[in-house]
Amino acid sequence: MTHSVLTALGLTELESGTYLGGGEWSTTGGAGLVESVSPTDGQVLARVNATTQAEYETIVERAQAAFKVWRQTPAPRRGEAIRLCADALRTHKDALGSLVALEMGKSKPEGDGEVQEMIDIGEFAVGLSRQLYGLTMHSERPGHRMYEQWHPIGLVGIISAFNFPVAVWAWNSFVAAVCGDISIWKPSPKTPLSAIASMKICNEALKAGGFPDIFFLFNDAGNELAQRFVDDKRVPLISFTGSTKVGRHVGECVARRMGRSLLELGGNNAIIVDPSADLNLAIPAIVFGAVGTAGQRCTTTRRLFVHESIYDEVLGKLKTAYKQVEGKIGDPTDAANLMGPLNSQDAVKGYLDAIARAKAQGGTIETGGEAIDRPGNFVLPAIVTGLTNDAEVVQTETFAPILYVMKYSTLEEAIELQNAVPQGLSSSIFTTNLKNAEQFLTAWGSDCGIANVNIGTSGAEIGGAFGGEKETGGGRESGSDAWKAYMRRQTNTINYSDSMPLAQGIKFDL
Ligand code: UN1
Repeated sequence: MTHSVLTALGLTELESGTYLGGGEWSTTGGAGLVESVSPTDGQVLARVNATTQAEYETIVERAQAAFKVWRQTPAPRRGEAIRLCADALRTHKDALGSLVALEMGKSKPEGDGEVQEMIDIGEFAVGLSRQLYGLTMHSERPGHRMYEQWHPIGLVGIISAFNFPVAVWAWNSFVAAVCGDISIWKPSPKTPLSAIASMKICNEALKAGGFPDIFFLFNDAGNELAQRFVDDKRVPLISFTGSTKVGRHVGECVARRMGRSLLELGGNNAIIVDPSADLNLAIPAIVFGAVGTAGQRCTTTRRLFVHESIYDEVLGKLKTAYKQVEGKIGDPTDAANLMGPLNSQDAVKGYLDAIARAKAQGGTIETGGEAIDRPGNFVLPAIVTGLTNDAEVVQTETFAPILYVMKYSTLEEAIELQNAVPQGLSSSIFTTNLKNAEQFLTAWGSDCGIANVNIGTSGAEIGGAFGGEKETGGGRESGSDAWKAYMRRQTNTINYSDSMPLAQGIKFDL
């Protein structure tokens, strides 16, 4: 029987994973099936027909044709299209939020929050559609004018991960759309239904508003189409969210063909708690950062550096809070639960393996560390002490709720330790000491793309640029001027004088 969460969005047990444009979803099989498996009980929620090579070709050709029209549409009018998408998502927020919870496994409030993030970036994009500003420069030559303008880049390829199955697509595709681009989405094979539902909601809104196709979708049963996508010269920008291992490969392939890539890869985010910290703020932020989304955000708090003078107190409070979370682990679609399952059995294996390595490397499991004996992929969130920052397991991002707690004595030492990992996404300090807060934010402070004071590492708002340094990949998405990645810059110099002076004073007299 079709799950009621699917029915609410008009989804059936066999779905097409290919949106070809023109209101047409492919009905062809033959390219294999992608199964959507519920992380809560292991049941197959629905099967999705993967995309064939020929269908992929049709998508790219239609996207190219769509771009020719869309790039001539005034940007504020493109914003109007995204306004309709955001409105439609508002209408379907509850249903889509429940589907994200069901299929991905995050809690219902977090599923709803993810849809809210789509609405927020939609509204941001509407405003942005009237603010795609370029600069004007003063020419060194008389009677000359210089300025720069931003043109759409073309087709934008979006490869998203299971952990944010809908919001990351919206960050990319809504901003790309107001920039004048057409996007093609390959979602994670773990969350195809959330992608199909999002596409249906947005494409129906666009159609009702009289807008052409600007979003396409394909699903890959293996990696063949994804590889073709990454190598496809017709797609000038590939925006990839996922592991550092796969992201490195994607970045290399795109660079080889001189394409542009936007990489959002792993994080190994830390919080520093200094002696002046308000623990009423710090404890809930640490717990949400470490166990929210069952530790499967790229911004999840994985390391905690606590000043030695308050270490025992903080650890004690955290253990008490973790016991409270343990009582609220369960069906993610039940809004009363704080934590759902991990997304897959592989993730459970990864979690157990990291716990075993932590023990072997000398760590103490303070709480959790086990899978829960019930159907689905449930584990207990873990706190590990007794390891140093350079331990292999601490240096590695395990996509699960494991928090390594360590002691420090000086702020300089804490900042050095927090920076001493290959990744550079998000970081925070809890302090009421102004000097310490400012120190953390200096050029010699946190080396991450995101650095916060008195809030946790996860749960960024869409208004800022999102992304990180080092092995996190260097890309920036979402707010601020991240839109520039989706456009090409053109510098224009116009001579309105009657002479032909060369720059740099060069003489070239004929
Ligand atoms: C991700 O985990 O891939 O800051 C994105 C956050 C969310 C986005 C996370 N707004 O935690």
